[in-house]
Amino acid sequence: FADDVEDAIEYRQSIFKAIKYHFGPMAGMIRGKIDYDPAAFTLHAERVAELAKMPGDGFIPGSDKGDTEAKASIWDNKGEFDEHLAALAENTSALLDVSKTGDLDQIKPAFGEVGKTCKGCHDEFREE
Ligand code: ASC
Repeated sequence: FADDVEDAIEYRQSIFKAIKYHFGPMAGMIRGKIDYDPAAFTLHAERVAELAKMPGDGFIPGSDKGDTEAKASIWDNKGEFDEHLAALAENTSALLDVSKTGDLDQIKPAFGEVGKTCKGCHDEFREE
């Protein structure tokens, strides 16, 4: 494969990995497996909100080939895929805003929306 395709795949996989790194501790706090720490939660929410803007750059033409779980249908339905990414950016930004209240009753539903957005896109566009 062309180097730029390999680089694009590695780039977006790294971004998703970083998102997961910050998503996990928030999930732990939401589920009560980790003590809720408002400042730590907001830092993770900040990171995810920034990272959520980034993976789209790595889905360049031709990067459906290679060591990747990305379904080829992404490139046949690019508009729809981009809408999922836009929803992720919006929902993570909303989570960041609400995280600053320190009110778990408000944070939980906002976090739930982010999780649903992750899952919705995975169900459609990621190989099992
Ligand atoms: C995770 C993870 C995902 C999302 C998703 C949320 O921790 O690896 O892909 O959460 O399961 O619904």
